[in-house]
Amino acid sequence: QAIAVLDSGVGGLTVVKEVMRQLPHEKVIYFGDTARSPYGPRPPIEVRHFTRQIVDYLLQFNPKMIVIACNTATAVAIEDIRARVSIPVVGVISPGARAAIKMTRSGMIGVIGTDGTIRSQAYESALKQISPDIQVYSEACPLLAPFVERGLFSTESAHTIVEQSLNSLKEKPIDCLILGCTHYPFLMDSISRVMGPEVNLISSAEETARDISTILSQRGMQSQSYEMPIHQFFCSGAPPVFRQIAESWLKEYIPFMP
Ligand code: DGN
Repeated sequence: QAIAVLDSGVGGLTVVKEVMRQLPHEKVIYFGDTARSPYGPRPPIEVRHFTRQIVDYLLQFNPKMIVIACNTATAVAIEDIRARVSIPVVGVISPGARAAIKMTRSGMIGVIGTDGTIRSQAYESALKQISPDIQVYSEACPLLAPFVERGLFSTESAHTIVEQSLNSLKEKPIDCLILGCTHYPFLMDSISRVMGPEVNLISSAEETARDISTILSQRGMQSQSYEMPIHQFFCSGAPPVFRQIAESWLKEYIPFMP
């Protein structure tokens, strides 16, 4: 049985990469809703509806777990999905929040994400639930995910957009910055160049993969096969760009894609 992973587009591939690194024997079935990306500006009811549709699609593969590898969808739809399915549903917000609390020394944490994620205040709630005194500085960066979606993450113009997007957060006294959108690890180099070495970047991808691993082992659901799994990838939009991004991002883990 596979781990089913979904996102509005290519962002969830950052979580998939960590799953492949940490859990090389687990099969992944991925769905990127590239035709309807970005989710960030959409109203919560629409994001919930899209998430349900994708989960229904993925359930036909009889997965053992659903991973909502999209912060925007996690923020508004995870409870809804948990109520609808009987397998574990993992989101990306609590793992990132927990990691930031572990990492921070000053108690001042920055969060960047889509409009939808920042508006939902899901990170503030998750962080303050663990540690009520934490100070959170949030900034919506709506331009970043669409850039990544077009495969333009290592370009100078991407760096310029990152600089502009982080302009006001740079002045804040934070020691940790949560990359609260699964698209942002594609821009990790630019983000760390802009924020400087004293700000630790927290990728929800790594933390989520650790959560997945913990849940699988607690429930005895790990893959028992020692063969390399054959992963499956689907997207709702035109395949070529998705395929090119997936191939280059995951090339260490999958030598070729079917
Ligand atoms: N990757 C998604 C997230 O983590 O919020 C959303 C990107 C988008 O749809 N703008």
